[in-house]
Amino acid sequence: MNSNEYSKLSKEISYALRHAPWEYELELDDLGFTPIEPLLQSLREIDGCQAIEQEDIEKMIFNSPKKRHEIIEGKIRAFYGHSIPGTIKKEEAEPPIYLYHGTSPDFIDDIRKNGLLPKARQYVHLSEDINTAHLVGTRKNSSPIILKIDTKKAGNQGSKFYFGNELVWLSDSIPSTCILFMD
Ligand code: HQG
Repeated sequence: MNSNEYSKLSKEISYALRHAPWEYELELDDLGFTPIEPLLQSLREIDGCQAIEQEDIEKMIFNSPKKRHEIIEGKIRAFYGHSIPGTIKKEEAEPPIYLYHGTSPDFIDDIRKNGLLPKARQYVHLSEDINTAHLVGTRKNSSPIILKIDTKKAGNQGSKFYFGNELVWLSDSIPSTCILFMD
């Protein structure tokens, strides 16, 4: 597989595991895991994927600059990004003092008023560093705004933080009083 094909495979698997497992006849457990064999069977029905094997998915995960998925004991899950009904259980953890969130200038007034909300996903997604937040924000706007989150203050106001991967943290919501609006 070339890098383009790996990227397509990653997107397809993210779609299946984050947004629409039923389209692939998959059921996720509480932690978001599903057996990999039925996923492979569904993927093999897609044009160009007839010969796909677990090894291809393992290589895709290994080669991806972003750690989005993991395979453990014959099961696979997405670390973050879910929009399916219900809530994938995440491990509550102590976050760094500051986390960041990159977003569009169009959303800032609303975020000032209502804080950060999960919107279509199960959790608000926060970045470990400014660079990552910038990359996330450019998905929405070419000149994103970076928000700095005071995690201690948010924790004191009831926000819980969960580990996504080395660069991504999750939370249920962040009150606007805990957000520093950087220029
Ligand atoms: C915004 C990608 C108005 C929020 C990325 C964001 C990430 C509000 C948008 C992961 C708001 C939701 C998730 C409020 C939040 N009013 N807008 N009160 N509160 N928003 O795509 O964080 O590459 O669901 O600022 O890298 O952009 O797919 O979330 O702009 O890690 O692996 O609502 O997805 O990962 O947008 O991105 P999204 P996100 P992958």
